[in-house]
Formats: sequence, C-alpha cells, structure tokens
Amino acid sequence: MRIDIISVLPELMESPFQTSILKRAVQKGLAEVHFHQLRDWSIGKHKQIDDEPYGGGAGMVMMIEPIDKCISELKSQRDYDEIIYLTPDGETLTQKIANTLSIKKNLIFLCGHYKGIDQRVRDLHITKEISIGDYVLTGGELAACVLADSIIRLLPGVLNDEQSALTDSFQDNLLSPPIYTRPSEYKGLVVPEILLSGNSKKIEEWLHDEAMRITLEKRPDILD
Ligand code: 6GU
Repeated sequence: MRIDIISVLPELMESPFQTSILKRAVQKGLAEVHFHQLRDWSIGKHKQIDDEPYGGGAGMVMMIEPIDKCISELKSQRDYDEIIYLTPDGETLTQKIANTLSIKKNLIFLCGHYKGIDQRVRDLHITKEISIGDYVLTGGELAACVLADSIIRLLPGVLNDEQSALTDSFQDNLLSPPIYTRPSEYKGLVVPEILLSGNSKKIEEWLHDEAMRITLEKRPDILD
C-alpha cells in the first residue's frame, strides 16, 4: 500500500512513522508513506496557499490552485483508489472504514487547515471525507496519522500472531475482555481463577461472556 499525505505541516506527522510498528511496516516495504509539502505548489513569491473567503467571515481558506496542482501531479503518476480529505465534517472513522481502506493500493490524504479548503477541491478531486470524532483539531494532520495507523496495522505481515488484529475490540462488534499477567496476586488483587485453570474451552467461554458483559455495560450501541 502507498499513502501520499498532503499538508502544510508534514513535519508534524514524521514521528508516528519512525517508531515501533508503523516504522517496521515501512521498513519491510508493506507500507509506503510519502509526505508532500503543499507550499511546494504555492503561487507567487509569497508562497501563498490560503486566502480570504468570498462573502467575508473569519478565517482563511486553502486555495484551489496549489492543491489541484499537487493532486493532479500525483494522479498523473498512478491511479488512486481514494482521495481522502480529513475534516471534522466528514464521515466518522470506524473499524469498518479502516478495514475497507486496508485492501486498497494507493491512497491520498489531504490535511485541511484554517477554515477549510475551497469547495471546488472537494467537488473536483475528493472521493471520501473522514473525521476522527466529534471535536475540532487544529488541522487534519493528527487525524491523518490516526487514519494511517488504523489502516497500516491491518496490512498482512504488519502485526505478528500475538498482536493479531482479528482479536481487536470492534473487529467482531465486541469490546475486548479484561486481561491479566503475572503476578497472579498483587496486594490482595487476584486474577480470576478460571484463567489459571488451564481449561482452554472454559477460558474461551469466559472471555466471550466477559466481552459481552463489558460491551453491554460500556458500549451497547455497537452490539449487532
Ligand atoms: Cl479530520 N480534522 C480536524 N481539523 N479536526 C478534527 C478531525 C479532522 N476529526 C476530528 N476533529
């Protein structure tokens, strides 16, 4: 998979891809992440990329020309499955969306800033708009990192068996059951006996019952 991320602040997104699991995914060639500084497609000697909104109002608007030039150049090099605009008014990211995007080959993420982008960019190029939740960030960059992380960890070979994405919360519309590790007792707090029993069938049943109980308690809305 290849992800091209367009932003005025690409440096904000470097470390997540230089650390731990995402770093290894990139090193193994399972994911390619390319950053594009939007100012490289800016106009005039002032490197302008934003301007005042027509009709007035507070805040600046990201101009169509630099974004169109950048996206058009990328599109001339390969076919993209989706061109995604990260925006608080997009569709809220879910595990289902991450799953769907994880089987694509080439993606563009466009990070918004200021008041947003000229509507004509959305009409011309954008195929999907994604938000990571009902709150407002200073820009789309952190959301782009969240989206990329949720997708890349699903690519075959990125996680090992112990980290398997198949047992994630949400993957089967259930939250994860409680987990424990040594010691079996700490300051009088004990691990449920069943987990120490060695009876794998009983343990599996218990884990499923606990997952169900916790989902009913915390997130009944995600149950089928
Ligand atoms: Cl994608 N962008 C911004 N600026 N704020 C957000 C968001 C995106 N998702 C949630 N809040």
